[in-house]
Amino acid sequence: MVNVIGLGYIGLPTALMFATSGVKVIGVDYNKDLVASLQAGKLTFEEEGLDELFASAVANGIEFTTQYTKSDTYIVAVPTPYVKESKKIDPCYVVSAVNSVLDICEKGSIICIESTISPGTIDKFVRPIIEERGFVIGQDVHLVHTPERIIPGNMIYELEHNSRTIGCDDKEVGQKIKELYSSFCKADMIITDIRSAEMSKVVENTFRDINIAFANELAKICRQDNMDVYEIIKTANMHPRVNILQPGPGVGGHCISVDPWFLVGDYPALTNLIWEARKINDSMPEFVLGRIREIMKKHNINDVSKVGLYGLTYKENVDDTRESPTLQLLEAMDEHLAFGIKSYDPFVKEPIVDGQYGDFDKFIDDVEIVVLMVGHSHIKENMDKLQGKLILDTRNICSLKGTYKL
Ligand code: SAJ
Repeated sequence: MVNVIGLGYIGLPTALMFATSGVKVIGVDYNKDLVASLQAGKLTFEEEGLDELFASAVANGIEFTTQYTKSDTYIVAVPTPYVKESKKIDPCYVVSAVNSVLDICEKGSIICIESTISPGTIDKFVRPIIEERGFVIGQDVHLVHTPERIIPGNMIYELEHNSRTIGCDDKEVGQKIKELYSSFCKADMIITDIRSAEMSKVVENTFRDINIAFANELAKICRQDNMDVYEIIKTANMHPRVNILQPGPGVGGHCISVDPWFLVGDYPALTNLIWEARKINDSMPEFVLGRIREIMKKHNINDVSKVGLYGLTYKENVDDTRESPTLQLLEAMDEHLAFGIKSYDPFVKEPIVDGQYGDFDKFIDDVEIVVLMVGHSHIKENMDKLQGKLILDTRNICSLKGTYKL
């Protein structure tokens, strides 16, 4: 039996995959409302294919509760909030979950941390609390780190097809966890030590951040001399050893925009490239603001309320607004005392910012400039409704005549 602790973006789909594959699963979360909603058959976030997976996990007897239950394996998938000032994660939820497991676990149980943690977190924060409570790691309880790798928007596919890293002290325990995950994961799984697993996870996201920063820097260079950055990247990528990602309005989400800071925080003297990449990506909302200003000036539009931002989430077809470039752009506008801009997102139904619309057609009617911040399928299907508007396309998704690019 498996306890999956933390039923958010990672824990829930993982728990459902285990249950669907025939593993007995108890999903645990301290949030009573979330548990009540799952018990009532209601999902708490949108994700392609999640409804079907949920139905089959429920049919297979998955249970949701706020109580930790005795189990062979405890999979911890709780949030690891990022503290901006110190550039470090706050491991409080991981520590608290491990403490709760220790309250009930039997000898030989395995505690598997899935949450993304900065390199060294297990040594610094998890081992000490286990030892302080009198448990001998490797005898009374085993520790494993299995960092998640799934991408929002394609999670269910990636749970099955992405390879995994299993960090452990004891290879036999690693092998047991590998067998457990192979109930649904069909890809390779590498067994390594815990510190390497922590590090490789952060390195993966940092690599992507640097690649996107390169694309964003190219976008700025190309803007200066009026070259088409998309055409240039497409052409360069035809080289068999070049694979540049796409420029955009900034890097959001709780992973790529956060994890590189763990390295900067721990190795300040050795992380110039990583730091510079973060700065470039963080500068993109201001760059978009500059483009909006240019367009307003060119078309003699002085009133910011004639500008509408399409998309509040951090990327396409998800409902997550954490570290969203659009929210950063709105913050930058507030700092410049430019209030009144409008916004709309089909995935964000509850208003989270001033000037947010609930109706797409009305939103479009009320603005003269539409800034495409996120490339949701919804806007791709409704592009014709933007005919006649001034468009700033930060995602290279619009081919209407006269569209301005990044
Ligand atoms: N973005 C660009 N240009 C691109 C690709 C992305 O500007 O070419 C932007 C997106 O719009 C978004 C941000 O970057 O704002 C991050 O989006 P993403 O799709 O690159 O990644 P995430 O944060 O949704 O998921 C990442 C994934 N990591 C890698 O691909 C290395 C995923 O596999 C991880 O599981 C996830 O982080 C995580 O939880 O760590």
